[in-house]
Amino acid sequence: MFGLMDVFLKNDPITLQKDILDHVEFTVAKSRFNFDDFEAYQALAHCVRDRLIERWHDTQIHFSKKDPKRLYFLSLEFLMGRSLSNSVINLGIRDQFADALSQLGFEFEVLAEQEGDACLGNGGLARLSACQMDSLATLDYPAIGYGLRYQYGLFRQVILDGFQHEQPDYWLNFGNPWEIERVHITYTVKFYGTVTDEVLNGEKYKVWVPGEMVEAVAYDNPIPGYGTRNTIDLRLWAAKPSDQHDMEAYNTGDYVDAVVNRQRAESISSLLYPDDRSYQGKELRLKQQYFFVSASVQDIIRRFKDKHKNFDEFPEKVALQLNDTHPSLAIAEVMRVLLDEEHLGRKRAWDIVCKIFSFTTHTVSTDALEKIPVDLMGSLLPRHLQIIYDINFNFMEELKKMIGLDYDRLARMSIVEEGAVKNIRMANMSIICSHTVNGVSRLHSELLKTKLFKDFYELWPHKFHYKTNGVTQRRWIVVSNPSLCALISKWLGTEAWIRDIDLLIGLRAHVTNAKLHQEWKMVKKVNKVRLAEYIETMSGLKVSLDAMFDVQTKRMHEYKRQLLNILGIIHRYDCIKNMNKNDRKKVVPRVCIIGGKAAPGYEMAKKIIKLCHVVGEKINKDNDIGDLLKLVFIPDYNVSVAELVIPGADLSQHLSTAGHEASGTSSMKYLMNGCLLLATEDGSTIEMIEEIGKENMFLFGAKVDETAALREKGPALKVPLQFLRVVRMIRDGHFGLKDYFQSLCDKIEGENDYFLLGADFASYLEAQAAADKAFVDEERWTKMSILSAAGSGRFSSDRTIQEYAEKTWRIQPCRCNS
Ligand code: 26Q
Repeated sequence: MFGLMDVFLKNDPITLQKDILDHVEFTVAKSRFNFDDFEAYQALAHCVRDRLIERWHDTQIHFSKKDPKRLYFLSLEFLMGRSLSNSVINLGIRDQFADALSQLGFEFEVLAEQEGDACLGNGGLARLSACQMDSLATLDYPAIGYGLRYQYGLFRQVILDGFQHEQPDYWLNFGNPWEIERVHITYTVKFYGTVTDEVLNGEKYKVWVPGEMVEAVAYDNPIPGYGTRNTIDLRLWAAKPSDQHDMEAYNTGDYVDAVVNRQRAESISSLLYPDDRSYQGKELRLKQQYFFVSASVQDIIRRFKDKHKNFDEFPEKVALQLNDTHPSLAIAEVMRVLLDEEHLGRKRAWDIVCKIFSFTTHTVSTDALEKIPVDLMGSLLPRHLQIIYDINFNFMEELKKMIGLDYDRLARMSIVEEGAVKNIRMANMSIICSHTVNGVSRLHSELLKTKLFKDFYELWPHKFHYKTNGVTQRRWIVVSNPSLCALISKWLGTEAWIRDIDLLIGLRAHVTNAKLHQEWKMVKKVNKVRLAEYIETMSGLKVSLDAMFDVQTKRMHEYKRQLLNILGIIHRYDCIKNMNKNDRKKVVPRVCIIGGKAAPGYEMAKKIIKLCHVVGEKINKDNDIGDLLKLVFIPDYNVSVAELVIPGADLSQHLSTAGHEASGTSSMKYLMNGCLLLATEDGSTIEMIEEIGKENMFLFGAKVDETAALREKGPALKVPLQFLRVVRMIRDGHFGLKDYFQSLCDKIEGENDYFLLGADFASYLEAQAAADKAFVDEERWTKMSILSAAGSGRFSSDRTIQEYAEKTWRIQPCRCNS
């Protein structure tokens, strides 16, 4: 008889070599005596995939046997990046694989570089989902992620002559070993059509007769936990034409048109929309949202019904997490299924809905809240529009009883926005129907309560909470910074911090130890070398390792104020140009690095990218400046580029105008890597101050309660002369393209300066000067760097997930030990 242990795939070097070669021969179909790096990567990936599937299977069987309450994490975006290194590290078999490969004449790191990124998301929200999946698996929570399997991920950014161009990311071109296609797990998703009334057993029911049907096919992506056998599922849906699609057309003999029409179905999951609010109200986007919601809800209900005869226990077994409003149609969909298909009756259906949904918002401004035109909703999802109207009618009636006939407030809180175009307010629906509304940092939550959702907070204060975001130390230290990982484990005397981040604080005990300082600096040096090499291959620019590597990487957005950074660089350049030889000796050399994508339709963000290039061109070519200042733009910033850039940074900038960044998560990654922060008191930075102390950061700028008064001052607002001078330089064509940059300058001068660049400029320069001063005192800098990493524990997604599990989802770990 076999015991369970006997059927595990073995991980000794001989077995691994054999398995890799077998995959070379039978999966990649190459000769085992002749294969290149990419083919070796493919074989290796399949070998890892086998081991993932084994654990994934055991986990699913275990969950199914225990039938715990499960978390269903609904998100339209997951920014997973590469999987190979992360998987072997989480499986605990990285070194074994590296050994086996070296005996075959390959280097693990070289093969890992062959993998392309899975960019199924835009930025913060999407990478947060990926970090949270890693934490859910590691902490043994019975969770499933649901999303869309886009054929085209986020566009690739190509820079031509300093301008951003977008190219399609057809990421599945070379196959994807990390997914398992489930041809038998499919659901039909309906669109358009009409709703009729029917009578069944004397009861009246609504019947939705669809006008179009599309199949959703499941693709499972195993997500392994670290230090556990648990491997959870990220299930992504792909659209395929339904066999019932256009039967009519076939019957009428319109064969060619019918086949062409079938192709159209696949377009639903074809592309990820770039984060640009102007895309709101597009039919294809709404179709995507409903497509993935409907397939997921069918899957969830099928799983529940496999074990339960009726819906009594549904809320004790199911928690549905809405990652922003993008999946919020799930509310109307669950209601529809319970009413029209399960015939539960309105009261019971509504009771269930109110108990299962939780909603997290990632937005700070009312303008950015998602709205769907009623006409569009009514045509694509006629039954859902009825249901939403019904929910809203009942809510309005209840509300009138509670607050009286305050029509302004009723109008503000209604799900339906009246006006020239009637809209469905997805956030209002999400708040009304969820038991919990979470913000992503403490400050964000305060803004939700006092501004964005004030009316709702006053009605239901108990619903409003926050779970400060976090990032996974597995990806952001262990995978991306192996030298730092080894150093931390050595000084803490344990690797346990990889699962228990609170242990990081133990580094504080050694903060003055000269030996640690020496090793710490060495690690930073190694990572700076790696980054410098990347910069050189990419741009041909040689940068000095003695310079401070000063980095700002994030999506390009006016509120994130990359422009403030560039204006600061111009000011620095101008100062150096006007210095005598002696003063120049005191200048702290800097390599300024900026990276990030602009949404394709976001003119101003694209201008900022071009400005960065022209300024960089001028400075980098100026022999008079030499190594004192360099400005590099890193193109196509994505997860794998971040893994390279973050460990090599000395200083990172987080410059959002206070009150505009809901949380910010890149700062957490930099902090964990011992990079000092130059930041405004915004989003999660405020909580970082408490963890590492303001003396270890470079803070500047107006605070959130000061911005309104500054804006009100309008033309009376004093801006420093240096600010006017640098803007003037751009206006006068000092960097070329005089006309092109006028509109950009107009936006930051006088009353138009909504994001307060002028108001914050003096304080920004002071913070920069403080950073320079600290950097020349190597011992002080290293101490600050160690304290940054030591104090970063609170910003692990393990902490975030544990809080969600205990306070919001009320789920328990379910560890699979077999
Ligand atoms: C909406 C409609 C149509 C098309 C696209 C979108 C869309 C897509 C993505 C709207 C917003 C997003 C992404 C938002 C986002 O990433 N927000 C960030 O979330 C992070 C995680 O909570 C926070 O740290 C950041 O502060 C927040 O900006």
